[in-house]
Amino acid sequence: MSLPPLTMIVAATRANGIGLSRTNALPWRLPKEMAYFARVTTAAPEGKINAVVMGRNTWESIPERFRPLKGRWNVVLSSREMPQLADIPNAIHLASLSDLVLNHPSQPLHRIFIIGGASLYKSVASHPSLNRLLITRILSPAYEDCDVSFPSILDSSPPISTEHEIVKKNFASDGGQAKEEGKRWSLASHDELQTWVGAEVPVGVQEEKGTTYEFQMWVCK
Ligand code: FOL
Repeated sequence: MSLPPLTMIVAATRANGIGLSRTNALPWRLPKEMAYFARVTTAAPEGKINAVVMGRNTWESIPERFRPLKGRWNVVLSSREMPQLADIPNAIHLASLSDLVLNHPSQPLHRIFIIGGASLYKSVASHPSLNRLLITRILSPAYEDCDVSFPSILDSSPPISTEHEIVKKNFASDGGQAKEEGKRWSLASHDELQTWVGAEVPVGVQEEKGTTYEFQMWVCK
């Protein structure tokens, strides 16, 4: 039994800022952007469920009233014990992503979303099954106080869609032989994003409470 491919979802500034370590929180509050996150990570065909995979800090950053994220299988990765997760329905604690194959949600799995934070994004960045990145690019303000970052998977992605490829060099250990693999990321069209999400997604630069951002999907071939 193999797993579906992995999709990362993140909201990040142009400088890849995603959070504030002091408060373990997002630097912004964008209700419509958060609604997009909830909609995209929840959407699954009848009878199936998506997994939202997160690290311990991210689990702890979610307000208690929203935990576990409803309608999704909540997978919390941590090397620590997390006894508080044992009694929560639709939530599971695992030591590593590879343990996912040994465990099952209440319904068959549809998609797997990696929802952060920085340390999990970093460890999944070179995973061979990672083939999609849903990034909400926060354009302004710069949120320069961010001190938690998304790894530079895409280098610098342009704010507005221009087809643009990035070669990512992976060094994977293969039978003791270092093997080099090129991963080409390209910005999908807005139509492709909507088709994948299965719903309309606002196009172009969005504005909420003085913050501007854009929804993007990057795919890896
Ligand atoms: N990806 C994107 N695009 N935006 C994000 O804000 C985001 N946040 C995380 C991961 N990927 C993201 C991690 N942080 C909730 C809170 C923090 C969080 C993720 C989710 C949360 O409470 N979500 C509720 C919705 C709450 C609401 O409607 O205000 C949920 O049901 O998903």
